[in-house]
Parts: sequence; C-alpha cells; structure tokens
Amino acid sequence: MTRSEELFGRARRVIPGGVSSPVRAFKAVGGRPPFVARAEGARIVDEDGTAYVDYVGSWGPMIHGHAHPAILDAVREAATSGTSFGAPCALEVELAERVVAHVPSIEKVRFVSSGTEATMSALRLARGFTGRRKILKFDGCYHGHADSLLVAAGSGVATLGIPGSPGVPEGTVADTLVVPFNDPEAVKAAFAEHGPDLAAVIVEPVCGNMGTVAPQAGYLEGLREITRRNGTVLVFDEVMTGFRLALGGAQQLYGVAPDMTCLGKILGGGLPAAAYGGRADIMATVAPDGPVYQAGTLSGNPLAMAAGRTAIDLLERPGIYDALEATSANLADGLARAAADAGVTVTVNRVGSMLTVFFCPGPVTDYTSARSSDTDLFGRFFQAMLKRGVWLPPAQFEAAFVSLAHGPEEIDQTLQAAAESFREIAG
Ligand code: HOZ
Repeated sequence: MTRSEELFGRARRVIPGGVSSPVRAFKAVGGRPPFVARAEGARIVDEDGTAYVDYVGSWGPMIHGHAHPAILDAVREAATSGTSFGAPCALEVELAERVVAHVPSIEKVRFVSSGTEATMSALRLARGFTGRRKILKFDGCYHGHADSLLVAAGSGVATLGIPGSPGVPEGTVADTLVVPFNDPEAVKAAFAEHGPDLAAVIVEPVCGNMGTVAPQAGYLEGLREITRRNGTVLVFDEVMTGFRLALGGAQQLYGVAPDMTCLGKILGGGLPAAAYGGRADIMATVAPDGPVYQAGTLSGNPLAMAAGRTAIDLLERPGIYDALEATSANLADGLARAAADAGVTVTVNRVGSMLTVFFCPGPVTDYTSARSSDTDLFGRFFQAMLKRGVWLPPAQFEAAFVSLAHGPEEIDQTLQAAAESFREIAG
C-alpha cells in the first residue's frame, strides 16, 4: 500500500469522502487522489515521492507557481507580527489600494475569506441596494456553494451530476433564474418577464467552471447594456479570472465594466482571501456605512493580505501576461496537435492561461455543448497523463491553469505525455 493510499483510508474514516472539498476526490476520473507532501514552482510531489507537473494550481491561485520565495518571505514577515488581529491593519489597506488601482470598476472593496463569501455577499448587497429579489445566473456557471447559487451549477456540482442540492430549500432558489450562457436572446426574454424584479445578473465573464468557455463577441457588452437599462446590478464573478487574464481581469481584457466584481484565488496569493467590490454608491450600502450586514472574523487576515499584495506586485512586472500567453498558447496548440496526430477528436478551449480539453468536435460555447464531451474518455486521458507525471484538474468541467513557473521543460514533458496518452486512449 502506498503512503497516499494509507492516508486516504485514514482520511475517509474521519473526513467525508476523505477530502476537504469534493473536487479533490477523483470521483469522476476514478482512482484515488495522491496526497500532496510539498510543492515548488510548477511541480507538486506526493507523499510517495512522485513528482507531477501541476495544472490544478490549487484551483487557480498559484499563478506564480508554488512556494514562490517572495510570497513566502512576505508571509513569514507578516507572521512574526501576529497571525490575526480582528482589527484593521496596514496590509489590508495596501492590498485594497492595489485592487482599486488595477480594477477601475472597483471604487471600494471589502475583503472576505472565500469566493463563496464574496459572491454571496455581493448578491445580498445587490438585493439590498435595489430592493429587488430575483437574480439571474447562467447554466453551468459556478459561484461557490451559497444556497441561492446552487442551481444549475458547474464545477463539482456538474462533475458529480448533482441537479441542485438537498438541504437548499425550494424557497431559497425560487428567486434564482437560470438561462444558457452565450445566449443573448434568453437574457432578453428573462428581462422581458422579470426585469423590474431583477436585482442582479451574476456571470463568470470567462467561464472556468464548465471547463473553459469564452464569451462570444458582444455578449458581455449585451449584458452590460440590458442591466444598465433595467437598473439591475451586473456582477462579474472574477474569482478565477481576476489578475489571471490581466491585472484588471476579464473586464480589462474585454473592455466591459460591471457594477460589482468578486475576486479570490490569486487575490490571496495562495492563502485564504477573497473580496467583493464595485461602485462606491453600491458599496456605501454595506455595514457599517449602510444597513446591509456582512462580517468575518478572519477577513483581511494579515498573512493573506501580505501574500496577496506580493502576488500582485509580482504581476506588475512588464511582460508577465505576454509570457503567460505565449506558454499557454504553446501548450494548447501542442495538445490539439497531439490529439489530431493520435486521431482523437478534441476541442481545446483557451483564454489566456485557462484551458480545457473537451472530447467532442465542438465548438464548446455553453454548458450544453460542454456536456457533449465524452467524460469517460476524459477520465482515461486524465489517468494516462497522471501516470506520466502530469496532474490535470480531475474533472472535465474545470479549467487547467498555466503558471509563470511552467517553463519549456514542463511544457515539453506535458506534450510528450499528451502524445503518448492520446495514443493510449485512441487504441
Ligand atoms: N472553485 C474551484 C474551481 N471550480 C474549486 C474549488 C473547490 O471546489 O474546491
């Protein structure tokens, strides 16, 4: 028995499914998850000493790779002054100033501890600000596990094939409307019927949680226009895309400014931090300035603020996003070529350093087309890659993340593994 197998056995006795989050359990791809002992750069090493090129990147935060020396130094330095105060500190001001500088649609920002808290709080605020009840989300978009958003969700909910979730009362989701992504007519129809009741439209501007799916030309602009016309708050969930697609996130890449934005992952530099922010008049509604309550013991935690501030400072260096783009393009092109050479039909969707290989002819533009992927074939590909030392997200409906630590050696190893893996699953 390997050490990972032993640990998984022990974990399952005391932790549901043996994991602290369902997406880690390998349920959709079979086998057992290796337990991670350490990670550095683009590689992680399991408890049995096996090293893998990592494309999970802790599900998004690790844009600088693992254990980046500057981030470790910042966390160490912060820790020597105390690990949590439950009181304001300079580091949260420094991170907030960076957020506001890089994301112009955010005039004020409130820190929380997870992406779920960020989206949940943003929607409460949108409802409080507008005095309306309903929200509109998109089929296959995932915004964390808050009750009102666990409807037609992507990520682990899609992977495990859970239609909604037991424990979420019908009344809680009665005000959540769902329409397909990339379908402007469906949005128009929802507004025609519910416009005066719609507090918010929440969207992943580039989807990562049904696998990577880009917005079609004009789609985000259309959402901007119809929400503005109807007095509905447009919320971009940039937990994945924030600081990843550009310093200003997807909204910078596509030139569309929402009313509110949710951030997480890279924001915390690998420690638990997230945020929601936006127009000053909307943010003025949050307590203590306004009546909409939201709070958190560890919000603005100094270690997470120090890690996030350093992660963002590192991203401000010239040429960073060009480098990430070049590496990611090489990888995506190489994967598509390797599949074609092996006679396996795939669609490789990529936006910047987010990418997904779908096992279908494509195009993949929404959750219906994403679900046309052959997930059994994906599972076999995943296992073939893992066996060759490449750790992809263990689910079809997720994005793989390229980091600045992925260099030519890691990309070559990945493409060599992919060529062999595609041949293995083809035959
Ligand atoms: N939100 C992450 C990507 N889908 C997954 C994190 C998790 O559920 O553990």
